[in-house]
Amino acid sequence: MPILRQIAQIGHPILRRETRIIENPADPVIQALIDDMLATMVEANGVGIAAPQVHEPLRLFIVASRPNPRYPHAPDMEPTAMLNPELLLRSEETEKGWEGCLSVPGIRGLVSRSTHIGVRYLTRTGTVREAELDGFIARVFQHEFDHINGLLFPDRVEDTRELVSEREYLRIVSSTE
Ligand code: K1U
Ligand code: ZN
Repeated sequence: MPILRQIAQIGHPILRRETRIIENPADPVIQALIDDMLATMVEANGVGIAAPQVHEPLRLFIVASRPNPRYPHAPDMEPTAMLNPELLLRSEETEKGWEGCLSVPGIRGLVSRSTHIGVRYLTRTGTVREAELDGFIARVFQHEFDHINGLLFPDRVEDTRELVSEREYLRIVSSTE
């Protein structure tokens, strides 16, 4: 049975620690951690979660996607565990978009990210995968990749005036629809 893990909040040192490569994806401890992360992400209504957010300093995250108010055309993507992920290429073209973070509750920010990326990772069964990701899925990957490198989205906001409360975010996005 998966266990819901406590999500570390901004200020906790685990979110800034160096992370370790996963040597053996088949390790039952790793498989149980992936199941716990999936359950914790679904419970928290997220589209991603990284191991440091559940207090594990490992190079592992989950990426998912579904249409949402700010990205109504975001594709549906089954939650996918990515182990030892690598960012092979990032487009010069970037786009500013709203991000949230399960570790930064109540705050949203505008973050500039590459619109197109090439990635490599191990699946939970240990298979090497390469993929090209665009748009919202590329954004979520880059957000999670930052987590395993000790970065949080407020570190990426170019102007602190582009950090807003959840209530103000809802007001802003409803006025631009
Ligand atoms: O890593 C995390 O904290 C998960 C984070 C992922 C993320 C959301 C938006 C842009 C980039 C990365 C979340 O899922 S926060 C929850 C949330 O705000 C959200 C949920 C669904 C769609 C859009 C935002
Ligand atoms: Zn986050």
